[in-house]
Amino acid sequence: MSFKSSYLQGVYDSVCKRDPDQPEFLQAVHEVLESLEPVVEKRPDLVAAGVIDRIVEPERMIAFRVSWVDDAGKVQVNRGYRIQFNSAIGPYKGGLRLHPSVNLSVIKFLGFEQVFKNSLTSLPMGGAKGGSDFDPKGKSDMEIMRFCQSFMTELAKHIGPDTDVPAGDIGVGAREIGYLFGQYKRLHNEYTGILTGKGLTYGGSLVRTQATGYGLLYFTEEMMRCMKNDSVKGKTIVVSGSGNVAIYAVEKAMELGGKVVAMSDSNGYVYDPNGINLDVVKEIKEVKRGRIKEYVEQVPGATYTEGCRGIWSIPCDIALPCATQNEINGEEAALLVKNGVKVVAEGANMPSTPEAIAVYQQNKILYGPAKAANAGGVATSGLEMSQNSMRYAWTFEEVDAKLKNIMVNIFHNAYNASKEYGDEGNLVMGANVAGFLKVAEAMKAQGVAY
Ligand code: NDP
Ligand code: 2IT
Repeated sequence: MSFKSSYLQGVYDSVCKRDPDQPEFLQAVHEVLESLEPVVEKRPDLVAAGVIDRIVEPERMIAFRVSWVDDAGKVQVNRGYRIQFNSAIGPYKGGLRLHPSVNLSVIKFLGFEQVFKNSLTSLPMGGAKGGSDFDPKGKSDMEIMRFCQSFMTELAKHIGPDTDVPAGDIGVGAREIGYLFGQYKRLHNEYTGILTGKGLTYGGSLVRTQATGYGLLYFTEEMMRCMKNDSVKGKTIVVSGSGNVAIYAVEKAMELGGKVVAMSDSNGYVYDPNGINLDVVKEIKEVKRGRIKEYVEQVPGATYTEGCRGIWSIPCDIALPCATQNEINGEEAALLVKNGVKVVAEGANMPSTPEAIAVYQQNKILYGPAKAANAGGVATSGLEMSQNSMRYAWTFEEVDAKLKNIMVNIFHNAYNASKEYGDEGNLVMGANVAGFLKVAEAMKAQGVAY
């Protein structure tokens, strides 16, 4: 039995029985349930209301065929998903992921974590996630457009500005959001904030592009300041990935005086002992949609190594995983520790395996878990929704200040919850408990037949 509480063990066993073939979902549920041990003792009222039994099951799961025609005139078929996990504290909210690895388990783990993350932002958003096993790599703009239009033709039936508001995630950026928004508007003849991450000319918010990466660094800086009286300044930093989250994490890390020496994509990583030249990375990734190995053709002194996981062998003070789930395992975490890492903060969702998290905790590494540390993206999506409702746009400085304030508050709420629930400084437990309590109170108040 892995839980002290037989009640939590029973909840976990029933999830395993229902979905034995969903390893990522079970991993995410296991972590949250472990954190809820002290809550079960302190809050029998929430147990009696069946909140924990209910919170592990999505309110609604939608799966659908997405057929589209490629440039050669051939019909292609993918599977689309939208998992509307929990709407206790607001309309469903969460990104869309386009990647060949997408399946029900991946979307359910992401939707489940989104419930707690969105709660932590303090904004009124429920949790959801969607996506498809469509692979955007190597597709033409017209193929991306036809896929997005077909995907939205079905998705549009299930979403709405007060019902469910999707956004980007892996493989979904400004281009895809534009095509999705255009199709929704065509179908509904309605100009509403149906998606976030929109372009600035049609309802997008300033800072949304930068928000997850910037937010990650605001969180990291506050965590280091409060828990170690230290800062990002002067630190050597490794950032995995080179997509939206990674690029703006690097930008803010450098602004704060850190030196980022490595970035990656799914093929391999570049090491630049002089500090990454972010303009070169932006040109390769944001403009040309190229591969990270092209970096070494332009920057003397940098090296490229095939295979992305080797990035964790580079000595650093701060590791910021910003690519994908389970990208750091127990051995890789041990290697980071051996090489002197002091801080790990997660831009990606669930990038550390349970074994890796145990290594951080045993070695007293400052560890900012994803739900808290990467909540800046969805928080700024929440701010985009507010601006759309007001038919108004805040300045960059206004949105950035709100984002920073939200990230600082998330750190303190998670820290305070860890203290109140008996394991001060354990931000995994603190974030899970703080995120859970708000949703749980709302579910209890709204009754069971829900
Ligand atoms: P992007 O598509 O912009 O970039 C993804 C990056 O991660 C790419 O460099 C990609 O490499 C790499 N990557 C993706 N899958 C894998 C894999 N299986 N193995 C190794 N590398 C991989 O996505 P984002 O930057 O938006 O997302 C990155 C992470 O951040 C995800 O975990 C996402 O869920 C999370 N996140 C995103 C938010 C957002 O607002 N966008 C908000 C909060 C979290 P390649 O190009 O080779 O595929
Ligand atoms: O994982 C995430 O929080 C996101 N991909 C952002 C979701 C959003 O609705 O902005």
